[in-house]
Amino acid sequence: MKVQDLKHTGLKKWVEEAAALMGPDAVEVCDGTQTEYDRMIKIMIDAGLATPLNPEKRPNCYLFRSDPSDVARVEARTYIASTSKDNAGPTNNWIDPAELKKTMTGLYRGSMKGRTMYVIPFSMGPVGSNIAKIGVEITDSPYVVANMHIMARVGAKVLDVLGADGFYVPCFHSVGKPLAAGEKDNGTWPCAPLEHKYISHFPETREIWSYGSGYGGNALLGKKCLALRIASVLARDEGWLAEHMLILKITNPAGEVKYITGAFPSACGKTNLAMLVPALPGWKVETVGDDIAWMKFGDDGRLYAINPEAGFFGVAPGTNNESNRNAMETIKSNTIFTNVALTPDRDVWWEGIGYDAPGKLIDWNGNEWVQDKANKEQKPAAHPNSRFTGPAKQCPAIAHEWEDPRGVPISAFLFGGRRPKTIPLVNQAKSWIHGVFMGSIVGSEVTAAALDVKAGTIRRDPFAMLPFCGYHMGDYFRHWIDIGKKHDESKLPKIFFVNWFRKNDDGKFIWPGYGENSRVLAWIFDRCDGKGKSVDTPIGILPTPDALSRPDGVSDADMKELLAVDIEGWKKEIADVRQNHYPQFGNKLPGELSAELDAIEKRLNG
Ligand code: TSX
Ligand code: MN
Repeated sequence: MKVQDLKHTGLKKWVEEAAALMGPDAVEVCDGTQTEYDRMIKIMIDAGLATPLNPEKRPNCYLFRSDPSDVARVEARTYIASTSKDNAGPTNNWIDPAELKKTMTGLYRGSMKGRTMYVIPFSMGPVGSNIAKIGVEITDSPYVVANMHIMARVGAKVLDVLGADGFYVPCFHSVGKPLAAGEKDNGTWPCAPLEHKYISHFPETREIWSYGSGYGGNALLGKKCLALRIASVLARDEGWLAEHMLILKITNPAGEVKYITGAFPSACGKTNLAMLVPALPGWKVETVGDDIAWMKFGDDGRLYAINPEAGFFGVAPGTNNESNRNAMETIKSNTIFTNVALTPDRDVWWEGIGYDAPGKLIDWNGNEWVQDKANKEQKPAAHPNSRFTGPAKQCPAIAHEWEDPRGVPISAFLFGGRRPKTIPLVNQAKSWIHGVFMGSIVGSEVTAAALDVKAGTIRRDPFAMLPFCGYHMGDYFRHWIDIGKKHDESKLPKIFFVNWFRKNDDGKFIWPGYGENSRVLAWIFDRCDGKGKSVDTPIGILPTPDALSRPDGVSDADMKELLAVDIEGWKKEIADVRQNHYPQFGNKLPGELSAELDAIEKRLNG
C-alpha cells in the first residue's frame, strides 16, 4: 500500500512529514501478510544479517546476531519527557520535551538515507477490542517489521478499524545508521553509539520517539514503550490498568475456571509460570499472556483482561523441556532467534537448553565456540539476554479465549519476587489496600552478580513496573488505591504475594517450584471462593500447614518454614520500606500506604 492511499488524514500527514525529515529512499505501508514477512527476511538474508535455520529442525526460523553494544533495553537512555519533571517522578529519567524533540529531530534528519521507511499499523490487543489500542510505528528496520508481525496484529485490518480519524499512538523508530550511495549493511547490525541512543516517551502527547537501537524493547515499540509506559498513562487518565503481568487460566478438577494475573520482577520465571504444567493431578493451567495485561471494568463490575501482544519475546537461556516445555514447543517453527548460538546442523543452542553443546558452535558474536565445562570462566555461547520471538498461537497451552476481544474476568492478582528469607510461600492480602501495599514493596534480593548494590539487600521493583511506569510512581500507587475506592471491593481481584525462592540455612531452595507451584495456585483458586484452609496472621492470610498438598521431597518441617510468620524478619522489612523505599516518593506517597505500613508494624509488635 502507498502512503497516498492512507484514509486517515492525520496519519498521512504525519508519515509524509516523517519521510521529509528522515529522507528514506522509499516508503512502504506494511500489510502484515506472510509475503511481506518473507520479503523482510529475504532483505536481511541478502544483507548478511539473518541466518536461515535448518528447515528440517526449525522450519521458517531465522537467527540474528546483533551488535555487541545493542543487546538489551537501555534504561540510562530511556526518557519520560513530560512538561514538569515531577510528573516523571524519581524513578524515571526526565528530560524537557521541547529540548529532547530538538535534539532528536537533529538525529532523525536524513537518518534513513539509503533505506526504506516502513509504516507499521498495529493493534495491541485483538483488532477492534474495546480494550485494544492502535499504534503506528515508522521504522527503517526490516528486523522490526518481522518481529512486529509476530508480536502484534499488523496491517490492513488495523487501518480499517482506525478509519479516517481514529486515535493511534505515533511511534518513530530509526536505527540511526544511514547508508551512503552504494553502501550495504554487509553483515553489520545497524545501530548508533550509546550516547546517540534515545528511547523517548512523551506521555502528555502520547508519542514515542526511538533512535539508535534495533533491539527488543528499544525498537519493538508496541511492547514496553506503548503497552506499558504510554498505556500506563492512558490507564491512569481513563480509569483502567496497564500492567506488567502474565495472565493465566486455571481449571480445577471440577471443571471450574478462573483467570489470574501476576507481576514479577525480571529473573523470577514469569514466562515459565504463564506456561506452567501443573504437577497436581486433575488441574489444568493455560496461557493467556506472559508479559502484559490490560484490564478494564465490565458492566458487571468485574475486571476484564486482555493480552495486548500476539507473541512471546522470551529470554532463551534457561528455557528447556523441564523449565518450560510449552515455550520449547512454541518456538519449533516460525520463530526469530536473536543472539543465541548456532549448531553445526544449523539449529539453535543456549546455556540451559537441557543438553550439552553438539560440537563446534558459532557463538552470538559469530565466533567458533567449543563447550569447555572444566573452564568456569568460559564466556557463554548465547548472550544471557538472547531472545526468541515466537507466535503465541503456537503455544500448546494457549487458552482458546486468548483472543477474546472482551477479555477474561480476573479473580486474583499475584505479586512475587526472589526472596530467600522472610517472605512466605504464599500470603493473601487482608484487603485491597493491604494488597496495594504488597505490590508497592515487590522486589528481589540482589545477588553478587549485580555490582551496583551490595549483595543481600533488596532491589525494590514496585508492581514490577519500575522501568515501565510512564509517570510518577507515587501517582501510580494513588491510581491503584483509587481503583479500590471507586469499585465494589467484593468484585475486585483478591491479591496474593508469592515467593518460590525461599532458601534454607544451607542456601538450598526449600520449594521445588515450577509445576509444583500449581499446589499454591490451587489454594489461591479456592481462596477466591472463600474456601481453602487459612489462618489470619499479622502479615496476612496464610495457608494452614496442611492446606497445601505437599510435593515429594518437601518435609513437614520445610512446609512449616515456608509458611512461618517471621516476626523479626518482617520488622526489618518494614523498617527497610520505611527508611529506604517509601521516602523516595516524597509527598506523592499516598497516606493510605504509610498508614498500612504503620498498621502492619503495630500488628507485628502486638
Ligand atoms: O521459573 C521458575 N519458577 C516458576 C516456574 C513456574 N524458576 C526459574 C527462575 C529463573 C528464570 C524457578 N527457580 C522456580 C520457579 O518456581 N523456582 C526456582 C528455584 C529452584 C531452582 C532449582 C530447583 C528447585 C528450585 N531444583 C531442584 O530442586 C532440583
Ligand atoms: Mn517483561
